[in-house]
Amino acid sequence: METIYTAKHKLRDARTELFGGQLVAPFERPSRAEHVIARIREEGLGAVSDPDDFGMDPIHAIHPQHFTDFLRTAWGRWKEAGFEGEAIPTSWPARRMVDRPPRHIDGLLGYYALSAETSLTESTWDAAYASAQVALTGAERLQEGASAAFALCRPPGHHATADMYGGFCFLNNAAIAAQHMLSHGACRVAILDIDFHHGNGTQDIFYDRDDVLFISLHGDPLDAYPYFLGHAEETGMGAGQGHTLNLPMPPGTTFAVWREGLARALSKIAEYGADALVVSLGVDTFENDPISFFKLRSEDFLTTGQDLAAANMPTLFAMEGGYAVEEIGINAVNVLQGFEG
Ligand code: SP5
Ligand code: ZN
Repeated sequence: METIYTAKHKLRDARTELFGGQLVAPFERPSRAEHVIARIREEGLGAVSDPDDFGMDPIHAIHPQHFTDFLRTAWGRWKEAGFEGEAIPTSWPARRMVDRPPRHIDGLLGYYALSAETSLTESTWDAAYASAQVALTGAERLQEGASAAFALCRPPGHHATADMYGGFCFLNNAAIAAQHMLSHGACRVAILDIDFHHGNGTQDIFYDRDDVLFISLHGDPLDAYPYFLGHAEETGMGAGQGHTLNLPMPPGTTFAVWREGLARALSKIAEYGADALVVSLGVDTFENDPISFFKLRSEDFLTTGQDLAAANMPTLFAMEGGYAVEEIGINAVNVLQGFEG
């Protein structure tokens, strides 16, 4: 299978992440993608290609211009305001306040952020833009008739909503790729999110639509980030009613139980009759992931790939999370090798 990759991901290299009341080295770091690409090359998975540049239009099919303008200009405005550290929001439009963007960058950060762990830095925008182009190039390969492609996206995307960033995500790569396929002839796309965390951004973007089926297997939001979305009761609204399926699972969930969820997801996808499948591929379900609580082992990712292949659909894998950096290459590439059989 072809991998789409660019070294521009390294432009996302924050110094700080707010974690446990301290500023720590970010979990979402450049070495993650470097371990994955190294493993792909070692294993000879297939060609590694640079992304093409599709420009802003397919990004604006998902994210409004005011949001991308904010992401592009936030760092400059933060520096202009005289702040010394990386840009971290501290104030939000909380319950019963007003949904209106303030003028000051400190307030604007809270307006556009889901959460405070994700620092904005000088070249974050350039990396996020490149990551979206990686996903778009993968989508284009499927349009051209490839049966599968791996978009080695970094930074990840599934927490980003149309107009909010956070959870290490800025632009929703999987949503941008899915929409690109829909805009170029696909009638229905299924998005299966197997990252440990609920794909709140992807769910929110497609919640009222019937041309995208969104399914997520994840740590129960009562116990895990993003905390405020991803419950089983959320099933879509309006035309989208019945086109969202959430399968939250408790701390300690093993592969045997997780795989039953995967089977449920795949049978719903088969019923839906999609033209293509986008897999939001996080491997933070791994037993040794430092911020997650599932118990999948490295060999389970091979089985996961096999199960996904049995769905027999054109499949775009878009990289999301996974923070056990030493094992991320093995775990992610195991899914792809299992898929190829
Ligand atoms: C793409 C992706 O995987 N994003 C994950 C974002 C998680 N951000 C918040 C982390 C809060 C972690 N709390 C961990 C408790 C560890 N014992
Ligand atoms: Zn995750």
